[in-house]
Amino acid sequence: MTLRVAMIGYGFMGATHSVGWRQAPRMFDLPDAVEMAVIVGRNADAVAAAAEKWGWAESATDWRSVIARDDIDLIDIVTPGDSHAEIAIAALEAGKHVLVEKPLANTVEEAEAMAAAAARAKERGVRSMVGFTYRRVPAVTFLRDLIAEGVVGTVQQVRAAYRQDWLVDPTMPLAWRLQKEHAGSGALGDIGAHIIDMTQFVTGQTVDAVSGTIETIVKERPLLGSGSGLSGTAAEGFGEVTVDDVALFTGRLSSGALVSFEATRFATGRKNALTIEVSGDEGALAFDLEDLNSLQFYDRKVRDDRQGFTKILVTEARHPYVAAWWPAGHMLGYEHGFTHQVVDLVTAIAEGANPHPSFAEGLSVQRVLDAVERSSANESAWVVTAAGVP
Ligand code: SOE
Repeated sequence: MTLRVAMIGYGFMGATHSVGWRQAPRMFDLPDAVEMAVIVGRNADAVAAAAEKWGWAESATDWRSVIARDDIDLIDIVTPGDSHAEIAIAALEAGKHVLVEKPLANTVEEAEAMAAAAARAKERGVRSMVGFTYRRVPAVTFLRDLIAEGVVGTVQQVRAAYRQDWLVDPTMPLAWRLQKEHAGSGALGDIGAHIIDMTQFVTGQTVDAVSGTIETIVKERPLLGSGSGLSGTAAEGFGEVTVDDVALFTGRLSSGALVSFEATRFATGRKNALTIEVSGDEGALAFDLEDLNSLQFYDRKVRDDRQGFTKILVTEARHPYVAAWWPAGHMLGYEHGFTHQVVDLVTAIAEGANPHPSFAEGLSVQRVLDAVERSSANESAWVVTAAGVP
């Protein structure tokens, strides 16, 4: 059969998802064919140009009429978070499979409604997935497999950070990602969501409690002239930044192990630096998105005079997803995770299986994000040190 896809949205994530839809059937042996049928956006000329550039057969401006079409099987949502719930629920109710970009929603209430709609749709064979794409970087999937195999023993501590620096420049304008009504939250939901999901994914545990602080460093920015993504030009006037720039929090996993989380757009010099390190009683594993074809592995069973972190190149055919690409040792990049996401989604749909991460997992991340905001709002959690008193 052929899976006919409509994608709603065409910004930065529209480009990455288009690459995924294009490459997956070319590089992988998929159980079903994929047709990039329609791309939807509000600006007719711009969305028509996107269709032409990325290879969508048609463009359209009204997502509701696209969802109502009988010749569409799957809706891929890459709009800002404020429209995820409305579009996803409408699509699921119309019997369409749904892929939605992370975070699942802007609020816990929306995420709950989406998870409930996904559960109802699942009973009718309709599948849904959240786009936590970094799960599908081969080294991250392999890291999860190694932890499940027990190579680090019992997980005792995790360090997870996602650091960017695109807001250090105070002239960077007030794009949608800096407005609560569109984005829900700032660094917390945009990139903190990735490290929460990754921690839960690789450890197989949930983040059951948090204590955190969020902060907005630059509180006003020039209004946006043009652009969206992570750059733009300024217009006349200033507006208030209504989301966080930095989120620092501690988490406790279901096992009781502690996690330190840092999500920031103010890590000067760090462009897209996601790192995670899992420490166990028998070893440790670490991943760095800026060196994404490898893992660092420390094995406590090695004789003490030969111990040290060693680099595992995750570029062999037997590593997850790698066989479909290049000969051993030939590297993959940021965009490949989006292709693997399509491969797993299309395969799950064909097999009648439930793809991960489910909307329920997306809701779980949303609850952690919400808890960090509530913890941060609780000023009494700060303990005054008197360190300045001689
Ligand atoms: C912007 O901070 C962003 O594009 C995120 O929204 C993406 O999820 C991440 O892949 C890269 O950074």
